[in-house]
Amino acid sequence: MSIQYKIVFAGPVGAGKTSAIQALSDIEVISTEARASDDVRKLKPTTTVAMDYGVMKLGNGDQVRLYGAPGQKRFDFMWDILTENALGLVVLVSAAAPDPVADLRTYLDAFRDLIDRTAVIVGVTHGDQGNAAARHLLIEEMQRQGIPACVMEADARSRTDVAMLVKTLLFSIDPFAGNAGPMAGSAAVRPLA
Ligand SMILES: Nc1nc2c(ncn2[C@@H]2O[C@H](COP(=O)(O)OP(=O)(O)OP(=O)(O)O)[C@@H](O)[C@H]2O)c(=O)[nH]1
Ligand SMILES: [Mg+2]
Repeated sequence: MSIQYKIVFAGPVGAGKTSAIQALSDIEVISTEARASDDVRKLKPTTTVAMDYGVMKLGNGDQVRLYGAPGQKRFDFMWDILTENALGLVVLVSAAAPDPVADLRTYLDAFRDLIDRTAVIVGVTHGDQGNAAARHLLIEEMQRQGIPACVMEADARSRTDVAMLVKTLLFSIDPFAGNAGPMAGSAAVRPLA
């Protein structure tokens, strides 16, 4: 029987949640992009207003359902809906943002229930355009908050980079994810503490 893992992508506007799901998905992505309001339009022309949905297929038939949350706080009612039954969280933070650490704090606070129940990984995007020290600062913030998690650089447009993020998160949830052995998916079928 194949296992379905549900993973949520969260983070600020422009961090790359929609791009990451587009890069990763093996099905056509369902997106809810709309013309951005003035403040967001300075960053990019459209923004996610409800969710992105894609599916990453693992070699053994297991699937990772990928849900992208809207970055804007005014759509935060979607955050609780999307995190229901999720097994893990990817927080994307842009190294090119004015204060990546403050951005990380905002989304750790907002998704703290899910983080405490499951697992989180931090992807640092826009490394080519941003503060070279961002990853180090974000690692320090995770340590300050007492959250054990990987902080990895990832270009959200790169399937290789984002697949590495998701696989690292999956293995922290279930060391047998993607395997066909007898223990495969054991954490996914058990409710996580
Ligand atoms: N240069 C560079 N561009 C990136 C990188 N990651 C993502 N991008 C670009 O940054 C933009 C990110 O936009 P989206 O993927 O829509 O961002 P989002 O997080 O979904 O934003 P909202 O839905 O508005 O919250 C896109 O234009 C990507 O091509 C990166 O590592 N480097
Ligand atoms: Mg988006």
